[in-house]
Amino acid sequence: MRIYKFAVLGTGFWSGYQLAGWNELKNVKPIAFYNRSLDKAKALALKHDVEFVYDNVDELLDQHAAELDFVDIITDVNTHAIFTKKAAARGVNVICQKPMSPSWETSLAMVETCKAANVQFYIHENFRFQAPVRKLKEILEYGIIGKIFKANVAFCSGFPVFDNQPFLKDLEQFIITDIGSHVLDISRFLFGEAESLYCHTARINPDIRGEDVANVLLRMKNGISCFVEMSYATIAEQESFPQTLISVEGEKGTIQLLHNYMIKITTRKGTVITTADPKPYPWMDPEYAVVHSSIVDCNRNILDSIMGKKHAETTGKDNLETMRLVQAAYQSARENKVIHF
Ligand code: 89Y
Repeated sequence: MRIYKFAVLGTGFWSGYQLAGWNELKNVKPIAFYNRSLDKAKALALKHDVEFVYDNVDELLDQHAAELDFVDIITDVNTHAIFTKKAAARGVNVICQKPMSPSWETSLAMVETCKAANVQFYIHENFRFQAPVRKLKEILEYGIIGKIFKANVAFCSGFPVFDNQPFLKDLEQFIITDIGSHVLDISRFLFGEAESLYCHTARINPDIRGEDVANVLLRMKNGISCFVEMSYATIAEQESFPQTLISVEGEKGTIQLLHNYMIKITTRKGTVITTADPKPYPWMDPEYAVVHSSIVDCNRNILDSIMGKKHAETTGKDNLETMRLVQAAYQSARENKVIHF
């Protein structure tokens, strides 16, 4: 069995889960870690039996590019483009965490740089791989609720997100890049591409720099009106973090993805209930269960593409369309106008 070798760039909060996700796939192995503070890289390297650690990305790539099948970039958003360019220049395939970059122009340049260097470029966009979202898509494709005219995709939470990821507090653009990149991607996955978009934002938490509420109304090319809401200022009777709750209305019925992965299908004949629990893994943090579980499926999809077995869903080129929506949402909120694509 061929073992695919990779390097991890960035060994912070998320990389432990990302690595655990890779460990579930038997034909892949990390061989080198980079982190700007070497101690963190060393600690994670010990856990994963990785020999080489660096606090300089160029050094890592110069030493190992020839044996690497890909790099997995798990650093903060501002370094994504720089590290992508460095890997592409050495002919190494790139997987990069969402959001791809802070601007549309930079994201486009990343895709073009990888294309010109003839390396594969993927975004680790995992929300669309969540078990309940996949199940919802499958049910929609059966056509039980007929032609869809309206949808609501909601990630509204009061979870103390800054405890685990304090850097999110300092982002000038917070919730639409952090969560919007996921839920706008889910909207594309379920309902296709958008024709126009209008967005309102607000900052409720006075201790953060960016917006923590955003309401985005999309008109999809197929006519569906899709309301995408996100908030980290929501105090709800039942906390939904980290689930995305979805409601889809069609001419023959409604499908709802509710708390605890429950799916309700209502037609004029009545309501049927089913569930779509995420596959459990021992390393998952129960507070992030559905997200952590989807890391494995997202990684598998990307690895299959690197192995030449099938096309990946979340290529850089595909994710550019999600980035287009993210940046259009900011523009719409700033200028208080509808953005037409
Ligand atoms: O960074 C975010 C993500 O990708 O999923 C949830 C999260 O950890 C906090 O919003």
